Amino acid sequence: MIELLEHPLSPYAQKVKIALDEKGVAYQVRMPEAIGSGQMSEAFRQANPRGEVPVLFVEGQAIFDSTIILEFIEDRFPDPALLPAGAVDRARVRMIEELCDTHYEAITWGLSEIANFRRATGEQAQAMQASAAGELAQLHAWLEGQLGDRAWFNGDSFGWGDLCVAPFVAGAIGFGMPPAPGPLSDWFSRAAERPSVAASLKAARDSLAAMTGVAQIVEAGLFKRQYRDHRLEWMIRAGGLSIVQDGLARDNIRFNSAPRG
Ligand SMILES: N[C@@H](CCC(=O)N[C@@H](CS)C(=O)NCC(=O)O)C(=O)O
Repeated sequence: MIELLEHPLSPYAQKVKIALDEKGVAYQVRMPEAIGSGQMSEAFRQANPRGEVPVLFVEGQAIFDSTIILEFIEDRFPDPALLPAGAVDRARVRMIEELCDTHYEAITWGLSEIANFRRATGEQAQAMQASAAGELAQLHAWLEGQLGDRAWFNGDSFGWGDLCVAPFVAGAIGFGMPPAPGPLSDWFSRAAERPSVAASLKAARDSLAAMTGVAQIVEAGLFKRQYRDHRLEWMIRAGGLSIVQDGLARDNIRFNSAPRG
């Protein structure tokens, strides 16, 4: 049985669950006991030196990083194919995935740092949220251009290109920043009707509803959020340099360290 270490709110884990569901692959999900360097178990660190979800366990092998996991799933369970047939289309959807994983996620992650973890309040929060709204509008326009006249980002049918966008757009909708009415919002409505997408969005909603006191947990230094690469860049770009400095001073943010032997 395939096991997936995940968190329902992780868009990266959602990508993997949608892919497994689309292919009809049975799997079990589990959440790590703790994410964040202070409390991370040795087993989690060994499975993924970055201490991130998702991690897929199969035949004694831990596979981390959602893109690598998706590639494994496509290799191991080729039917139905989630990548488009043509090489150019494959490159196209992989580029969409790359921008969503790095650029889009940085923004929704930043919004979560403000809304859920209360890293910024008052004028600073408002300015950062306005910056996020502006960037999301730009990204949505770019995604709409990528969609063009297609029914799906993947082409004629739902696939890799779609499952790599849906979790992020759902995140923006959750923060009250949906795509403007038009082709992208119509596409999202269609995507959200698919059982695979609907199941992962429902799990995320349930998890959010059950989430209480996370700001206090961070405040108490019990959960160190990972401020890495594109996320750190967004924080600084959007006016949150003081948040990074504060997090370092209070020791409630973390960076990735080199994998240990
Ligand atoms: N590139 C990785 C990113 C995974 C990632 O960033 N996961 C987040 C959850 S959305 C995480 O586990 N973060 C750990 C933390 O914040 O401490 C992937 O595609 O799987």
